[in-house]
Amino acid sequence: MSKEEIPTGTTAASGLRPLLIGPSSGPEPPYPYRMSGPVISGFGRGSKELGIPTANLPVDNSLTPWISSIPSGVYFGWASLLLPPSHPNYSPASNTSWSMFPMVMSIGYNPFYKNDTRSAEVHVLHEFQADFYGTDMRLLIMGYIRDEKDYKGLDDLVEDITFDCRVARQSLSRPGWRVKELGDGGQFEGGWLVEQEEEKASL
Ligand code: ADP
Ligand code: RBF
Ligand code: MG
Repeated sequence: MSKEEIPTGTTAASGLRPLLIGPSSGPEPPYPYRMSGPVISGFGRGSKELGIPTANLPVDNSLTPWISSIPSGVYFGWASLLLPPSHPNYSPASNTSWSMFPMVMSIGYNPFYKNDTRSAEVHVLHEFQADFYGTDMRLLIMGYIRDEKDYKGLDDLVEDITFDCRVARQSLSRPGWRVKELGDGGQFEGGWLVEQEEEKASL
């Protein structure tokens, strides 16, 4: 085997990781972090074909100063989307135009692909019938799952991401982590995720 053929990455460690992150009471400081912006085009690597499309957000150090110092890695939390009425999944709750979903995201350089810019990409835990490029997205980042890793192969990356999705769903299903605004007994104050632009301006 020549030097180039020796795999440098790691294998998936999904089975060895806990399914629940943080205490049942809810996120602890410095969480939650807020981030928002329009969904932009990503690296076009065909994440969608892998079954894990990621909605990319601009990384803007002036809007989210914490983003330059937050460790690179995989995070989870809630995503809110302002889908247009023409989108097949448009079905906002009665008192808001936003739709809320659990999410997992990666912030960093994707060591498996060795990016040279820091990206923020969100896999929304919901099946969409159409793309939503350009749509405004708000994120409430509730906690940290793991470090970003390099992998031996794409299968290991996908296996770990699949497990990240389970971790996010399980962790967010506890009352202390569910947002009140979903009206299902959640205790976490997540009003910012669904607040209208006008209300924000008058605050
Ligand atoms: P890109 O490289 O442009 O980010 P992807 O293959 O990662 O392309 O696909 C991302 C796009 O797929 C998002 O911008 C969004 O419009 C769409 N999409 C559909 N379903 C989802 C989902 N569950 N989570 C994130 N994005 C999704
Ligand atoms: N890329 C990496 O190089 N290493 C990772 O550990 C990694 N973890 C990810 C976890 C999640 C939840 C998501 C959504 C993406 C992750 N990525 C990671 C980014 C991934 O390489 C990118 O979305 C690709 O476009 C998938 O093909
Ligand atoms: Mg993407």
